[in-house]
Amino acid sequence: MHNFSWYPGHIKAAEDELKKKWLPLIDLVIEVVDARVPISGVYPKRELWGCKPIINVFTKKDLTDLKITLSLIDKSCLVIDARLPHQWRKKLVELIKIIGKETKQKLQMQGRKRNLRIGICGLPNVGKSTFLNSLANVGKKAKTGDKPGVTRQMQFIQSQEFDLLDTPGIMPHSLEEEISYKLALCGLLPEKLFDKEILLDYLLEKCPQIKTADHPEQSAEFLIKRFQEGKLGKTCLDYIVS
Ligand SMILES: Nc1nc2c(ncn2[C@@H]2O[C@H](COP(=O)(O)OP(=O)(O)O)[C@@H](O)[C@H]2O)c(=O)[nH]1
Ligand SMILES: [Mg+2]
Repeated sequence: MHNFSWYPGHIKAAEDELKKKWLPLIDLVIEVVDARVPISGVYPKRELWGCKPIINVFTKKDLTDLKITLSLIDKSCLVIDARLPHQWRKKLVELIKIIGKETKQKLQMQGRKRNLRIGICGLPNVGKSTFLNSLANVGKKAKTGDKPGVTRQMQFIQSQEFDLLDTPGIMPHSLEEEISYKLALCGLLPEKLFDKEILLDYLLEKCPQIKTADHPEQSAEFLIKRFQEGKLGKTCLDYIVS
């Protein structure tokens, strides 16, 4: 298998800025991962986070085969629909308070009253900004969009309990080809970089449970779109029959 390289200037700049300017200000990292790629979609360079505590949150619960996603991740992790905070917000706030307790105590001992600062990080288009808006619970603040690259500017958004940093997506310099197909099928890499026929062949070969018979004669692009919307069935791409 070949490796796939896509590391444009804006992703490199985002990673550099995150590392040098913003990570030092953050107490805790929430890494947002698409639940359809709970292994392939994790940012592999763990050293980027230094020794900050990390909470992994898996979004797009409504699009994945939940049983499979749950079988692949740690039991303590949350799998959520980022748009529906009433289903998970309370539980997550409790978890953040447990993980951030030591930092909070340190701040109090130093006489500092500020909120915990949380960086919302992860690959492009996984739902970071949507998740942040739901967690902040203060109306829509961070810009969201269905294409990678909507969040270019980093900004702290204050909620009652936390200061939340929305960040642009980051991406490894190079990916195994198969991982790049999975990320592209989830819309986490720009589709224009891929031949749609190859992507669709990969999907249908590896996930035989996906049925396209309802859409005869449709283009690969159309079918991939339907897949991304969850309309060809809920699928976790990290479970693959090969
Ligand atoms: N179906 C579904 N769509 C989601 C979920 N979370 C985010 N999205 C959508 O995914 C797209 C990317 O979201 P955005 O928050 O801009 O992602 P970001 O690039 O990581 O900040 C948007 O169209 C969101 O509405 C989710 O849990 N389920
Ligand atoms: Mg964003």
